[in-house]
Amino acid sequence: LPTISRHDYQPYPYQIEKVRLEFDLAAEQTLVRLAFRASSRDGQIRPLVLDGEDIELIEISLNGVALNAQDYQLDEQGLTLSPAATEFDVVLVSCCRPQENTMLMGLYISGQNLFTQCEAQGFRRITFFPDRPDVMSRYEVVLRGDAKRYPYLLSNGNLLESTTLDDGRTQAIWEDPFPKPSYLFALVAGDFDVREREIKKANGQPALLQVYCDRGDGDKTEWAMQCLEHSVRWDEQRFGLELDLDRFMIVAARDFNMGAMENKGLNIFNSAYVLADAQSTTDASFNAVEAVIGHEYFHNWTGNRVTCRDWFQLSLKEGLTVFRDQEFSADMLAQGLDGPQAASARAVKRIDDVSVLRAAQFPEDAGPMAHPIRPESYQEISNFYTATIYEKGAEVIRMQHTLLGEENFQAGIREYFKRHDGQAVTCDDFVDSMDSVYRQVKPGRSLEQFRRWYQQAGTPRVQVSLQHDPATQTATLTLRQSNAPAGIENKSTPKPPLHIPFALGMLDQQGAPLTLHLDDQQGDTLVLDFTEAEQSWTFTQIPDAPVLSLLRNFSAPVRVDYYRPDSELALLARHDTDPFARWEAAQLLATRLILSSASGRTPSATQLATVVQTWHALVQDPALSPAYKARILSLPSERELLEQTQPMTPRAVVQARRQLQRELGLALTPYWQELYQYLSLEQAPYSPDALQAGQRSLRNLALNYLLVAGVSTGPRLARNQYDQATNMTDRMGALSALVNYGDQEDRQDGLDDFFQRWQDNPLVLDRWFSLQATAPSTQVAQVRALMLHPAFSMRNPNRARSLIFQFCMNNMQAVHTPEGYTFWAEQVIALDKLNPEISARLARVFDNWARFEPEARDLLKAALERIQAEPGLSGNVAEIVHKALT
Ligand code: HT7
Ligand code: ZN
Repeated sequence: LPTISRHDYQPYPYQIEKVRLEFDLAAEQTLVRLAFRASSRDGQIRPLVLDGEDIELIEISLNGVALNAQDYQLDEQGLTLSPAATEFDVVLVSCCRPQENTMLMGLYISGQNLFTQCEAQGFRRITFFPDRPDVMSRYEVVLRGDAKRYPYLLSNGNLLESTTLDDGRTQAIWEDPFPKPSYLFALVAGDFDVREREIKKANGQPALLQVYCDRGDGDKTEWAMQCLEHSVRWDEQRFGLELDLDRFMIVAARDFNMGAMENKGLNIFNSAYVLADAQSTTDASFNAVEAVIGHEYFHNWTGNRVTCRDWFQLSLKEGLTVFRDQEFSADMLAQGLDGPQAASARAVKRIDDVSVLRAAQFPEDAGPMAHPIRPESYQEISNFYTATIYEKGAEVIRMQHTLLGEENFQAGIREYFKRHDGQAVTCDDFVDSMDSVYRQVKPGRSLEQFRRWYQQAGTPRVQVSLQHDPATQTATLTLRQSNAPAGIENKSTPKPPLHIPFALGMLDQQGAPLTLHLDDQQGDTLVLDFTEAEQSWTFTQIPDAPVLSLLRNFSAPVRVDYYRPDSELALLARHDTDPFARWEAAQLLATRLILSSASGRTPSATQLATVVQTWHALVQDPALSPAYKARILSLPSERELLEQTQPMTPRAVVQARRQLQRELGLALTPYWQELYQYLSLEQAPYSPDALQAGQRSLRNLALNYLLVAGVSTGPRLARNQYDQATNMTDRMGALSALVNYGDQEDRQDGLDDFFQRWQDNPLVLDRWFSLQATAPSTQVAQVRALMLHPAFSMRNPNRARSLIFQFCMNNMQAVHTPEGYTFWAEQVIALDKLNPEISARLARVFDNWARFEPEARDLLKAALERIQAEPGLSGNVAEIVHKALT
């Protein structure tokens, strides 16, 4: 595959203002008629290049004259016409085969229904067109299909008419008033349950919200509808952005490559992010539904009204929209709270988001696929829907929010829409808008240096040192930043310092917060503008050596290196007023112990005692909310820990983590029991709200500690909880405790019972597969056996993810074996034949093979070479494997 470079961008030479599309829909073969007028942008006559992939051209005319094969060039990539004027009409008829489409890009079938997925380059699998985001057109769409099979015919925008044709088929005509790029086109045809709600927009106009799902699932869409309404309200209130359509539709599909898709007015979702009810859905999934519904809805402005000029700008819409969905979820959690309680509620969301960043994006930045949030080149754009573009992209927006503050950030957003509504623009355009406000409110400063965050890959390191002078009562803080070359970055190109907003606070030696005094600034938390390779700040009025609370609220996506004794971390874990930094201190304390035992050193008695005493204090702290307590008492995830070992030693990390879990389970048994009993008293009717969800997660945590420690009452508690559960969080919590830490009999009984209860619910069945995939007792042979289960299918991405991905990503003991690596390579190859995008994601699981311990490294390299040697490998997987082996 050729490499596409950001600097090679050229505007498309033609404007296509209006598009008319007609579909004769059928699963085996769908006919597509496309008509548009093209007009040259610069008055020159140039070839008209249309993308087209895996579709058949049936006829084509230019200005009403039918063309013959010698009048155009047709190849695997598309169609090129040679017009004789600067303005002309094109009409073409083509066909595609939804039933054969296993890639789930373009027009495909899920269940009996037809769906499209066009981002990033799926429209070219539907018809011949300039399939690039900077060609924006208004669409009129005519859909015709069998009335029984496709009673609902949906597309973007407004429904103009719906009729029955003479041949008995149904016809629907849709018009989208907003110009859009082809990647936002969508159609859906099928039979559904529909939930509707009429709302009033802030401007007083009514709007119709609709949620479509498979027949029989309609009772599971109330939460999605609520989330959609909350999203509309939140965007009105916090960003001043209104719904610009009379109708907004969400449709759930069982087969979907990603989470969801923001097609204008017709969002298509993976059903996992729509369907929810207490019996079948965990609290975490309720939150995920809220986040994804918010995310797609918020794209209507950040992505659709203002879109990307080219795919290098992907983070323009994704980073900004992730930031917006994170803030939405945080605001929902903090609703009705104020002061420290609101801060703690928001911190729970921040903790979860940072954990995702560290588990997924930090490794990416340290591997062969490392790239800046605005990449310089790619071979296959679908490989760049990454944690860097999304999660680090959101951090880069968040830093701008931190630098400007909420009010000025919103002024920057208003400026962005004032300048660019209806356009396809770049990340620079976004920063320009923010910068115009920043320069006004911070005279003499600009975001010029900040732009480097868009250019540099890699996770910067910040080294911290502190000097306290009792004589002058000053504390001088020195920060040094570095960002080593990452991925394919040229080792000899210097990486100049970044503009890092570095938030910090200080405590005294007893844990009381200090007010910071720095020049004319004063406060509990100050945000330093850290812009040089090395920079110092001197704080005054500090009589005794302070305890530093660093990178509060994770104010920048960096790693902090600061040596300090465990006792200081323990103090912070108990007393820091910044809930994020407090959690961080506890995590670091546990991390140190786990990593030292993973590397073969026996932790000292004092080291262990410090962790146990800290957990002891936290478990009893009445001021902590249940959700926050559950986070701070959990150990860092295996993936976050593994990322910090060098070379990476997965099996040792898993064992060391488990050892500490056991120690904490044993040392604090009475407290876990008491907590468990106390939390079992609550019997309010189920709600996914923060308080209840926090209580459930804390109770499940206590249960896990009891089981892992082998406390004799543990299995009985888990069995009872499983049997009596009225919601999936409790049932799943109990079952996973039994499956992960129980005996063989409990494990099997639980799994059998769960299967009997839930075999007809695909989303719950996914959990049944995942649970087994990740259980410590599961080996490759069991996974192979599960693949033969009648309910398993490689063609359904959710099912493939639940078993194969879960095993390869989250069963470190079993996958890091010769058989495990062979299994992984085989599955990459097998999946590639069906769905290259999904396969490329599986291929990425070990793209960082070179960082593993030597034995694993050799085996993984051989496995990658085996994949690379596979004939007919897709471009998607080839790019990943090539980069990994280079
Ligand atoms: N913007 C959407 C991206 C997406 C996608 C990309 C490639 C292949 C399939 C896909 N489905 C959805 C999702 C989002 O970020 O909102
Ligand atoms: Zn998105």
